[in-house]
Amino acid sequence: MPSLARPRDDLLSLNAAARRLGVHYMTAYRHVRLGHLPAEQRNGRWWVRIPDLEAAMAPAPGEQKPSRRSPARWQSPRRRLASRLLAADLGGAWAIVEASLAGGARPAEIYVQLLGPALQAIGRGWEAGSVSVQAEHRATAVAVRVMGRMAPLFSRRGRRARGSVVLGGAPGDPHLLPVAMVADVARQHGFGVVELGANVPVASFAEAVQSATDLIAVGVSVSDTACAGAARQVISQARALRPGVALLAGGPAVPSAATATSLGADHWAPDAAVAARLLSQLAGEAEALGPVLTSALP
Ligand code: B12
Repeated sequence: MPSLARPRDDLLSLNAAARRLGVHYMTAYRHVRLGHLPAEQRNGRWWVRIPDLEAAMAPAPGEQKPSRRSPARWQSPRRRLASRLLAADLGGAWAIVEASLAGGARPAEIYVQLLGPALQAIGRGWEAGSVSVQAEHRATAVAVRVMGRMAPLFSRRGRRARGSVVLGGAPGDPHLLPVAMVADVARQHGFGVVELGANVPVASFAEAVQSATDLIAVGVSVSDTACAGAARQVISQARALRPGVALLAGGPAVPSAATATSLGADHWAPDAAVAARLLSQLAGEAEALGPVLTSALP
C-alpha cells in the first residue's frame, strides 16, 4: 500500500499543486508529462517541489488571469525558441523573446520559463544524440546575444546595492549562461554582482571573494559533474577567507540542496528567480520568499 504522507517538507502532491495552480489534476499531470512542471514519482504518486510550483505560478506584472499563469503558456514559445537557437537564427530568437516581453512577461520569467528551458531541451537533444556539440555551441552563441540585448532590462541604476555577491562557474566548467542568468536576476533585485563568468580558477575566485566589499554571498555554478571537486575547493577557500558569508551552489550538477551541502555550500536554488529571492532573504528580507514558499512551511 503506497504511503500518502508527504515525503519531504519541500514537496506537494500533484493534487495539491493542481489546486494551487487553479487547474484540474489531469491538466497538471499533462504539464508534468510534457516537462513543463518538474515533478518526481514516489510510491506511485507524483510530487512537485514548492520552488518549481512557485516558478510555474509566477504572474506577469499586472496580470491576474489564471490562464496566463499556467505553465502551458510557455510551451509553444519554448519549442520555437529552441528551434531558432539551433538554427542560429538570432532575429527569429529575438522576435520570440520580444513577443513574450510585449505580452507582459517579466525579464526574469524569460530566463526561467523560456530561454533556460529551451537550452535545457537542447541539452536533452544532445543527450539523446539528436543535437551535436557544434550545434550546442552555435545555440549558445545566439543565446549570449539575446541575453546581451536583454541585459539593460535587469539593471537598476541609481539605487543603492543591497550588498554584493560574487558569482562564477566552477573551475574547468565551460557553461557560461547559468552564471550570467543568476547574475542578471540578482542585479535586478538590487544586488551588486561581481560576475566572473565560466571556468573560474580557484585562485581568481579567492581573489574576488577577498576583495569584494559589502559581500553577503558567494555563488558557484556547476553544470559538469566532473567539476564538482573543484567547486568544493572554491567553496572551502571562500569559507576560510570570509567566514560568515553565505555560500551558494547551483546548476545541473547540483540538483538538490543535499548535493549543495555535500559540496560544502550553505544554500541552493533551482533557478535564477529563486536564487534572487534567497539572496533577498539573506539580506534580511524574509518576506521576499513569497506566499507559496512561506505558506507551505509546516
Ligand atoms: C550549451 C551547453 C554546453 C556548451 C556550453 C557553451 C557555453 N560557453 O556556455 C558546450 C558545448 C561547451 C557544453 C559542454 C559540455 N557539456 Co554542456 N550543456 C549545454 C546546455 C545545452 C545548455 C547550458 C545552459 O546554458 N543552460 C541554461 C541554464 C540557464 O540552465 P541551468 O544551467 O540549469 O541554470 C539554471 C539553474 O540550474 C540555476 N543555477 C545555475 N547555476 C547556479 C548557481 C547558483 C549559485 C545558484 C543558486 C543557482 C544556479 O539557475 C540557472 C538559471 O535559472 C546544457 C543543458 C542544460 N540542462 O542546461 C548542457 C549540459 C549542462 N552539458 C552537459 C555536459 C555533460 C557537457 C560536457 C561535459 C559534455 C559535452 N557536451 O561535450 C561538456 C563540458 C566539458 C568540459 N568540462 O569542458 C550536461 C551536464 C550533465 C550533468 N551535470 O550531469 C548538460 C545538462 C546536458 C545534458 N542534458 O546532459 N555544454
